[in-house]
Formats: sequence, C-alpha cells, structure tokens
Amino acid sequence: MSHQLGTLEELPLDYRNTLTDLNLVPLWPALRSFLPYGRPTRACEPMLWRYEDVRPLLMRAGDLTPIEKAERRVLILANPSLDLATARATPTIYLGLQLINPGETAPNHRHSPSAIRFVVEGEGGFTMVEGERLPMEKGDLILTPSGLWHEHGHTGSGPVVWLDALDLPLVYSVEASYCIEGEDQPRNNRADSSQATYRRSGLQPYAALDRPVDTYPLRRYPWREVKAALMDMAGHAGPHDVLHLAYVNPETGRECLPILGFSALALRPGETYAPKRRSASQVLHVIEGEGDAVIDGIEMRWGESSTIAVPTHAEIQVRNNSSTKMAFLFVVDDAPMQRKLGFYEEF
Ligand code: GTQ
Repeated sequence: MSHQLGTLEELPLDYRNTLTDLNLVPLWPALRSFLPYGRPTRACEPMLWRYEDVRPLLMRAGDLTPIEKAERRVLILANPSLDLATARATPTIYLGLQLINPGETAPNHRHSPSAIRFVVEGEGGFTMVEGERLPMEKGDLILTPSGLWHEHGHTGSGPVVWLDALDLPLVYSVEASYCIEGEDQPRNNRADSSQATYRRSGLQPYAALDRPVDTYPLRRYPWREVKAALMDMAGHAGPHDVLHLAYVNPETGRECLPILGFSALALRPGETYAPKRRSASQVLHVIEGEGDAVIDGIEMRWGESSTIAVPTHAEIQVRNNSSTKMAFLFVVDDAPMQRKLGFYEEF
C-alpha cells in the first residue's frame, strides 16, 4: 500500500543535526527516490551523434594533437544528461571515436575495463591483442577484454576511425579502473589465428572439450561474415521475424564479454523495429542505411555511422526509411551484466 512518507523537514532540527554528526541518514524521506514505483528514475536521456558532425572535428584532432601526445586520439561521445565530465553515453557505456593516421601507433597497454572496437572507416588499421595481429575492416568487431595487452597501428593509407565502447563507467564507479603500460608486444606469427580456429559456429578445437572454456577465444568478428549471416537469415525468416544476431563466445554460446553485450540487427526496407522495453541501457550504431527513430518520445533521424544512446527501460522504435535497401545496426548493451546480477528484464 502506498503511503505519503515523512519528509526531512518534518524532523526536529536538533534530531537531524545529531544524525548528521553521527553520519546517519533516515531512509524514509529518500525511499521513493531510491525505489521509485514501476520504473527507475533516469538521468540518462536519448542522444544522437551524427558522424558527419563528429568526423571533421576528429580529423582536426589529427592535425592538432600528435599521437604521442594523445596515446589514444579519441573524441568521447559524452551524453550531456549524464554530466560531461563522467564520459558516459549511458550509465554503463563509454563511447569514443578514435582516429589513427597512417604510420601511427597507439602504444601497448592493458586495463581493468574491457573494450571493443567497431570499425567505422578506413583500411589498413590493426589491433594487436596478446601478440595476435587482428586486421580491422569496416564493420569488424574487435575485442580487447579486461587485462589483455592491446596496441593499435595503421599500415595503410588514409585515416582509420573506429568506435570504442568500454564498460569504463561501471568499472570506474566501483573504483576499480586502472591501466598498465607495456613494451611493444612480441608479435606471434599466427595473425588473426582465432578466425581459423573458430572458423564456423558449431565447430571448435577438439582439445577444447577437455579443458576449461576459454574466456575470450575469438577476438575478431568480421562484418563480411556477420552481414552474410544476417542476409541468409533474412532469406529463411518470416516477414515479421526480427533479424538480430548476438556476438557470442564460440565455446560457451554466451555473451563474449562479461559486462557489455554486442549484437547486429538488420532492418528490411521500410521495416520498423519496436522491441519490448528492456532494463538494459543500449547504444545503436548505424553500419549501413538511414532512417528515423523515436526513443522515449524523442524523434531523431539517423544515417550511416550515426550513434544513438538509449536509456534503460526506454520505449524504442527504429525505422529503416529506404524502400529498397536493408539497414544494419550494431548494438551495444549492458544486458550481460544485468543478467549476471539477476535483474535483466523485458516488458
Ligand atoms: O584504445 O585502448 O577510447 O584505453 C579509451 C581508453 C580507447 C584504447 C579509448 C582506451 C582506448
């Protein structure tokens, strides 16, 4: 039963002062704010970044700041509803657009937050993870999980840009975020070898059956193959089936990182994606296509490489405006963390 709860002001001043002196706070005046009825109170608001707005500023950063002075030349997509200084797109998701020019290297380091790279443009970039050189082509997903050494480089021509997504806000908020710098990694001679070892879902090394599961066996998910899988799926699906594939650990079939989850969504020409509300916060990054979205009543128009922040519990509709072309979205969410902690829900 719902009661009007007592306020702080109703309490005698001497009582309040004594509580304060003893580092005590009464719960009841704040109870509804900690546990609002029905839906959480959210500071996070829907937000859109258009790549055509960000790109010129990122290129300018390339002229203004040499890589040695940046280590990572990144413009953070900071949602203004969440306090710019805390570098968050959603309560748990950090996003940045990173530029690397030909011949530059972003030095080796490892850190407690987990990161992914999702390639936005350019050819010839690579990320080295624990000695394994992973090429980066547009739309590829590259994992650099917590604690693994990683460095970036670029041996091609023209700029290379990718979207960084990190669970940094969560790790930082529990005061566990830190980084270690290292010497350049010794490069093993098995570039991109996890691609070969985990060539196809449903197959894994035989020896893996007799050892504990590998936490991060596959570090690159090529867009060429993800797109082909979505198109194959479209060919077999009914017209109302949602074309949505999760990126998973091939040994467990579960999410590939512990806190953030990644998936790819295809929208047929004219299709509107209107899923149930989810307790996870999300990011939608456009791989190809253009359209409209309504996120909690906020209307926005998206195009190639746009990035949209979606609050927890949000009402969302995303429409592919083209009558002829498919649209493809990369989705980041914090559902893996919420599932592990037991409060993931859809409504
Ligand atoms: O490329 O390792 O956007 O360490 C933020 C922190 C990228 C990276 C970011 C990082 C990196």
